Amino acid sequence: MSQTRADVQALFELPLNDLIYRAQSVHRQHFDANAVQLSTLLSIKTGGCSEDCSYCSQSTRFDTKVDHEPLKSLEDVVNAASIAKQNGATRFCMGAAWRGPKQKDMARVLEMIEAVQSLGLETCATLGLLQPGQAEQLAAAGLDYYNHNLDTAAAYYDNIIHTHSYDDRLRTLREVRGAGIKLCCGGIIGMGETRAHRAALIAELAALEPPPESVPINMLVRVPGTPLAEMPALDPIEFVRSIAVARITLPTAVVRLSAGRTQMPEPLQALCFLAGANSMFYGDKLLTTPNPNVDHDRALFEKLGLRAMLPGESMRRSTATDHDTPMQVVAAQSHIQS
Ligand code: SAM
Ligand code: DTB
Ligand code: SF4
Repeated sequence: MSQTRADVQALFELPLNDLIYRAQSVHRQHFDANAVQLSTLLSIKTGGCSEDCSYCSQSTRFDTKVDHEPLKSLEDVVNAASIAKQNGATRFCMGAAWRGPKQKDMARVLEMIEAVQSLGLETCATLGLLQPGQAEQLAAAGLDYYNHNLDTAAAYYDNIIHTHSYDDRLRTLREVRGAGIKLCCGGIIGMGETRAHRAALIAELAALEPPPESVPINMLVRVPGTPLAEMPALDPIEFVRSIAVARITLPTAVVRLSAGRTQMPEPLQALCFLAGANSMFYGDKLLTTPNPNVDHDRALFEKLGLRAMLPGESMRRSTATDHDTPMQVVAAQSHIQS
């Protein structure tokens, strides 16, 4: 049974220690608490988008510093995916600044998916709204995940996007599910929404049937030239709470600490992992904005004792559970290592 917005908001109101304890407990029931899934992003078509998403650097409607770049060649995409694999990513996500893919572009996108899959990487694409039949084409090419976000609560959506509706987004999510592709669907925190809106977004994600396998939680990147450029920074603890609430409400989903990590000091990222984030974008760039560099992330993992999740590893139940005492956790882990 899905949780109501009020149930989800009650989680937000918990004392932070209690919230994190619950999130860790749920996390350990479903996952190895120290494994993090690594996805690398590539913008395969950049800028010049017709849509008016207020946060986005790639809309033609806003004066941002992003250069337009047409659809990349297959060779460029394969080179980028090979580097991502060498660096340790298990999933490669191809993003395009489109309202949705035109049929004339589909052939090359399908070749990209096939080529990336044949490198032994999981494939993900985020191409905007899908027309009937397009999800089936993506599935036939071997696409593992489709990313399409609700972005914010239905009640706040009209403050952010006017060129396509919440229902348009829900229709695309149904197309993806109908074609048997796994769903990556989340949102952005820090766009001026209230806590009630954040709770509603998470409740709406959890009410999708079935809920998404992967839930990206983005912190707004305030891109100069966009309508949200001057948005006041969100309190970082509210972001940590959002991760913890997503972890509890979507217990079997991989929760991805997504955009905004360059603005987050290491202790804040560590708190996000403690709150149940178990995926992140890995590689020096997101789509048009920077991400921490790979060496920096490797050092962070070393410091926190985190490891990269293996390909296809998603629902591994740890030998530790929320009922274990801290000493049982240590004993279980030394057993794993020996
Ligand atoms: N055009 C496609 C679409 O809109 O679905 C794919 C690319 S779009 C950039 C993918 C997602 O990136 C958006 O739904 C949004 O959640 C996230 N995103 C884009 N710009 C962002 C920003 N400045 N800060 C945080 N998240 C952002
Ligand atoms: C998602 O939820 N976050 C990623 C991915 N899906 C495609 C994109 C983040 C983009 C951040 C702004 C940029 O680099 O342009
Ligand atoms: Fe940006 Fe995607 Fe919206 Fe286009 S549809 S403006 S690329 S978020």
